Amino acid sequence: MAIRWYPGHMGKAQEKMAEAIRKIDVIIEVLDARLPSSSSNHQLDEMRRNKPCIKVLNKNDLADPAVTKAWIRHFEQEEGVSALPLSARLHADAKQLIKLCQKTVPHRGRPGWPLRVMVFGIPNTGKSTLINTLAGKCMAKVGDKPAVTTCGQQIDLRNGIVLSDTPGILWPNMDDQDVAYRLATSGAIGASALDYTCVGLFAAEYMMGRYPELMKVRYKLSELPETPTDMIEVIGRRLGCLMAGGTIDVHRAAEAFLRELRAGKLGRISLEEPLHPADSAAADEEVPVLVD
Ligand SMILES: Nc1nc2c(ncn2[C@@H]2O[C@H](COP(=O)(O)OP(=O)(O)O)[C@@H](O)[C@H]2O)c(=O)[nH]1
Ligand SMILES: [Mg+2]
Repeated sequence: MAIRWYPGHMGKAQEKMAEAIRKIDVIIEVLDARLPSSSSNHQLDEMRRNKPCIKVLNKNDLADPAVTKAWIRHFEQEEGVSALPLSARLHADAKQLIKLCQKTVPHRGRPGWPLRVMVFGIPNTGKSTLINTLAGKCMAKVGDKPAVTTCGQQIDLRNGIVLSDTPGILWPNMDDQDVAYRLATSGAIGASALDYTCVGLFAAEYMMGRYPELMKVRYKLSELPETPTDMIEVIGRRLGCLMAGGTIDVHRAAEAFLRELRAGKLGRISLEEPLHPADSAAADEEVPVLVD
């Protein structure tokens, strides 16, 4: 099944994005740490030119730490890009991000010469959550469904930084079906745009190949079944997704599995790794973190 999302008014949106980028000193692109490539928007990379960009790998609490390290290395090879894993709800993590902004543009952040930042990202990566945490109060709308926050004001963070209260909402690149399925697995695409059974089967196949032990532990299995279809049936039985007569309700089972996976019930998982082998090889080295 094909998952597609056709955006409208692409040209106009691009113009607005270019204008927003011109007015800021640092771009913060919020990615989902479980799928940093699929949740990115390559147009932003093209449009940013030499403007510094911090790629925030959010929902770090849900992602596989070793894979996240490999992604950080991967992104930091890019000129003008730094990358930071974080959980947008945590104030300590937001503080690290503020320090990284200040380090990135040291010549700004004085009275009359503020350091201007804006948050960009595709729906559901945690932009509003991050803005709220940075601002220290509830300003942007947070929800499970992709939402548009519109207001257009600057929030003075009182540390030399001014932050736009409106995130730049980008479109995911949905041409690649694997990207679309990963986005659907993560929950980035709204329920109406997808078929739970297909996405559940995709996720089951991926998890059986990449994290078989997590699947065995969660569903109390000594061996995994042969196929993703069998796997969803086993999960359905475990979670009690039954129809009248005792047959498995595959649709409900797939939905329940995805809910568990997204909530981190199986453990911390990543849905993709950087392609370049050197990135993975370097993964066991320590990623430098900013300290107070
Ligand atoms: N586990 C986890 N969930 C997060 C994190 N940040 C945001 N979320 C959740 O992700 C969903 C989307 O967040 P939201 O801020 O509305 O995303 P936006 O569409 O990019 O503005 C919400 O349910 C948030 O609670 C995080 O660091 N970890
Ligand atoms: Mg939002």
